Amino acid sequence: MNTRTLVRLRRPSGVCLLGAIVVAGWAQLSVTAAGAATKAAQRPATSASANAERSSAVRAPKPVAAVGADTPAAAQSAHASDERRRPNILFIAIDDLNDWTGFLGGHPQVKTPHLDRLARESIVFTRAYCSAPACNPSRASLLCGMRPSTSGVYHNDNPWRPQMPDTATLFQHFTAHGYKVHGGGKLFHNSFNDRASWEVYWSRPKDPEPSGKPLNGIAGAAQFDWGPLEATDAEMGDAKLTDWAAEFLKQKHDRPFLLAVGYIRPHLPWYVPRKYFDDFPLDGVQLPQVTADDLDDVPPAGVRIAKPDGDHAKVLATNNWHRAVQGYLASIEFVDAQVGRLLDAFRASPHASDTIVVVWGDHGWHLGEKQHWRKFALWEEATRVPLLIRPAGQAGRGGRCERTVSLLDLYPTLCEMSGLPVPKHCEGDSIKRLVEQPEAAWDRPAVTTHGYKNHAVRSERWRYIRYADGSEELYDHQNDPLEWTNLASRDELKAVKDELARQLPKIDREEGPRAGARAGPRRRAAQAAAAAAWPPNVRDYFAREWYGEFDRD
Ligand SMILES: [Ca+2]
Ligand SMILES: [Ca+2]
Repeated sequence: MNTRTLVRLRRPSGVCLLGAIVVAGWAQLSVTAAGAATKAAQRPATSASANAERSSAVRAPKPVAAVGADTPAAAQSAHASDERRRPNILFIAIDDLNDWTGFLGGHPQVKTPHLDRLARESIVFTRAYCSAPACNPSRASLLCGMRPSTSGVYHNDNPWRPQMPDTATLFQHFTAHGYKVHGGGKLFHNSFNDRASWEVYWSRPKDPEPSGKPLNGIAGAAQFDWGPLEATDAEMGDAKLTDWAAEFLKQKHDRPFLLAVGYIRPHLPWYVPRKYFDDFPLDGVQLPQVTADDLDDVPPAGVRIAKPDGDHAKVLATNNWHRAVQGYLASIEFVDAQVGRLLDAFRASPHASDTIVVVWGDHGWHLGEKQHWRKFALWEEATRVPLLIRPAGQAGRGGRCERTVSLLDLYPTLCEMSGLPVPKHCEGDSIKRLVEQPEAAWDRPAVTTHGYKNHAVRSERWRYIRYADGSEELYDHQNDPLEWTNLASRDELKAVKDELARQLPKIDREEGPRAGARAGPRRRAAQAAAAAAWPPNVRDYFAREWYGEFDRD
C-alpha cells in the first residue's frame, strides 16, 4: 500500500504550510516537510475538517513486532481464531485524580456518584500506586510496562520514546494482535504523544478560558489557578471528548477494540462551570488534616521536594487554601459527570456485556499535606491512585482488593485478561488473579520512583522512602495513616526497613535527555542550541514527534 496524504502542518510561528506525510509499505509514517515539527497533529481541533485530516494522518500505525509471532500479519492470523471471544477494553485515564473519590474516601466531601457506581460493579484496588508521581513518567511506565528506573524516564521533560525506541506500547501490542485501537485526549503526556501507538487519535479541544486570570490572585502562577467558569459543560474539552467516545461506543465494530479515553480535569487549572463550585460552598469546605510540624522529622532531601516556601507559602499568603480545595473538589465532580455520561453511553451500547472497563489516575496530589502541593513527591498523597477494573460480562460483581498493586501491572493484566501474550519487556505482574480473587495472597509491594535513585516502597502496612543521598523515611500505616511520624531511625525497625529495601529497583538508569521549554522565540533558540548536543536519536525524535509546547505540569 502506498498512499500520499496532504496534511496541514503548523510552524512554531503559527504560519501554516502544506507538508506531505508519506505513508509507505505497512504504513510507515514519516514527515517530509523540512524541519517542521508536526505540532498540528496534537493540537486541539479547530474544525471538523481539520480533525478529519488529522485522523487520517495518524490512522496508520507503524509496523510493530508482535510478541510471540514474527510479523503483525502472522500474529493476526495466529490469533484470528481467538478474536471472537476476546473482550473489548474501555480504558479511561483521569489526569491528576488522587484518592479523593467516594470509593477511596480520601476527602469526606467529594462527590463522585458515577465513579462510585462503577466501583460497585468493579474490583476496587484500595492500595494502588503509580510508578512515578508525575504525568509523563507515570504514563510512559504504565503504557510501556517498564519502571522509570529501567527506562531513565523520570520527569515530565524526559522524552520517553528515545529511551525505549523499540518497545511496543500497550496500544501497539493490542494493535499487533488484531485490536482496533482508538484514543482521544491525554493518554501519553501532552508533548510526547506516540503517533505509532494509534490507529486513530482524536485531539481533545481546548477548554474555554475565564477572563481576568489569575482568578486566585496568585501572580505568575500560570496553571496554578482556580475559579468558576461562566460556561456550560458542553463547551468543555472533556465533554467533547466524552461525545467522541460515546459515538465510537454506539457503533458496531468488526474487531475487538481498545478505546482509550484520557480526561484532563482535575488537572490544573481548576476552571470548571460555576455550578460545580456552587456545590461546595466555601465556608463549609474542609481542609486536609495536617500537623504543623510534619516536616520536622523529614530529611532535607524530602523537605526540598515538599518546598514549603513555594506553592504552600503562596497559598497561605493569599488566603487560598479553602478556595483551592473547593476548586479541586469542583473539578473532580465535573470530571465524574463526564465519566457518568460516558458510562451511560457504554451501558446503552452493544458492547456493555463483552468489554473490560478500566479507570486509573496517573498519580496522586497534595493539597497542603506536608506543606506540599501538586504531585512530584514520594508520600501517600502523591502516589496513591484510583484503580478500578470491571471485568467483561461481570457487571454487579464488585469487590475490594487491599493488596499493594502498581499501575505498572496494568499492561500485563490487560494482556492476560484479553488472552494476549505478555511481552517480555513488561516488568509488572499481572493482577488478573486479584481481579478474580481479591483476597488472594500477594506479597509484592508497590514501588514509586521520583527522579534518579529516589524511591518509595509501599507494603500493606509500611511506606519506606530512600532518597538518592541515602536518607530515609519509614511510616507505619497501621498506626499512622497520615504519615506524620518518621520511624526510620528506630533501631527496633531495622529489620522492617531492610526487608522493604530489598524491593528497591536493582537498576537505576541514568536520566535520559531533557527537552527544554519551547514557549517563546528565545527559549526556542536556546533549545535549538541545546539540541546540538543531543544524541542523534533524540534529535530525530524531536524533528519527527514534537507536537506541542512543553508543559511542566
Ligand atoms: Ca497527571
Ligand atoms: Ca512528620
